[in-house]
Amino acid sequence: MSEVLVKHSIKTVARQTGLSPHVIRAWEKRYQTVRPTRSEGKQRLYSAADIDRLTLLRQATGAGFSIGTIASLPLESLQSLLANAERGVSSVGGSRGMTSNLSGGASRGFGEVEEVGFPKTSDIPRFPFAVPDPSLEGAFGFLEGAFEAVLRMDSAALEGLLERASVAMGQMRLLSELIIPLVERIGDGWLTGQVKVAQEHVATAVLRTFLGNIARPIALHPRAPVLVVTTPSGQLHELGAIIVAAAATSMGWRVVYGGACLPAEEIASMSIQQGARAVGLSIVHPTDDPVLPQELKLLRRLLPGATRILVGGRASSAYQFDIDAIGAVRVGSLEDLRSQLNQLRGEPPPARLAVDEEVLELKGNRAFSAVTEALRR
Ligand code: B12
Repeated sequence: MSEVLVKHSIKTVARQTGLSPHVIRAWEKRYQTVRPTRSEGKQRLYSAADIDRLTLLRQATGAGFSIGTIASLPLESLQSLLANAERGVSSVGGSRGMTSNLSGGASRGFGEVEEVGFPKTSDIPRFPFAVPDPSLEGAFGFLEGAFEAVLRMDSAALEGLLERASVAMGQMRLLSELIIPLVERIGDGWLTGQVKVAQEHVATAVLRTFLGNIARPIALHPRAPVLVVTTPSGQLHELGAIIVAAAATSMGWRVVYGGACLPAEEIASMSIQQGARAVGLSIVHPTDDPVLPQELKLLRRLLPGATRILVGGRASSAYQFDIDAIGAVRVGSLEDLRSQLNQLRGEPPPARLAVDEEVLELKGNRAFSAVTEALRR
């Protein structure tokens, strides 16, 4: 097959351009940036020229040009725009107000950029204000604005934008169309070097507080079903769990949030005390933790049979065998979570069984760990 006919999947394009699949699809839908063909299975297929174009668009948006302004420019104009940008000349009125801190590909030319470590103050993009480009109303505009705020490490702007988006979009859309894509984009940016550790930390801190507020139970029905949400031992990534906590609260569940890295004994005792109908566990990284299957097994043994275990997160598929072995359910998306929770809502809550008391009492007697230790074997 000749070189020009080779087609690439969206995954490959994402890897090569540094854009997330979400952004590639959103730009395509909104601005017709490229027109991929489709495979027989309806998967998008991109040409090498598409990849070149998307790479230039990523570099130009990274340099501060708004995608709405440059999306339809021919390849040559994009190239000269970037060349001018490198020399400090802007030919697209008003849309460029920053220096870039990108470290990938040709964007290297936009200023003195370090490949790793903290960005220098002079490299942090400066935008006049944090509102999204007015030409980009809706979720995608918010996403662009939020990502820009992350690059600038502007917590106040990010917070303000999330609040405005929450009003404009409603909580469930906010989670699935803004926050999840934003986290995905931060992760992708991190991988390509566009997002530095400090920028990710600022974003995580803001998201944590913001989502924590959504997850605060306000005006819940006194008999609202209880969902314990946490990450099991060894799972440090917390945002997936916090997103689930916020989503379940929006669905009328009383969420008891256990933070990250809880041992099975703690999750069980918390769930029993709270009469939890289900436990939601987020598993994000790594995919090969040898201890995690034991933790899942132990948790199942300590929980009342009627308490369901729901497992999600990007690494959860790696533990499918262990999830199946304990009769837990792997949940992929927030939509799946909604249907699982709706189904569970109709079921009777777990009885406060003698075994619960036994477990709690044992914990009080400090024999709990000895018993659970024995159960582990
Ligand atoms: C923030 C972040 C960090 C922060 C975490 C801070 C914190 N307190 O949480 C810090 C800086 C500490 C960090 C550290 C590391 N990280 Co990190 N991190 C991220 C980032 C940007 C977000 C993580 C997150 O919480 N995601 C969770 C949710 C939002 O995403 P999700 O798993 O796809 O979940 C979806 C669904 O599955 C569902 N869901 C999630 N959980 C649950 C649970 C239930 C019950 C349900 C129903 C649904 C559900 O919700 C989401 C909606 O679609 C991701 C990027 C990304 N795309 O996730 C990288 C990422 C997870 N990190 C990664 C890596 C490599 C690391 C480090 C190893 C880096 C290093 N060299 O030190 C360390 C590992 C630390 C450790 N020992 O685990 C990689 C993992 C790659 C892999 N193949 O596994 C990622 C994917 C980045 C990347 N693109 O490479 N990280």
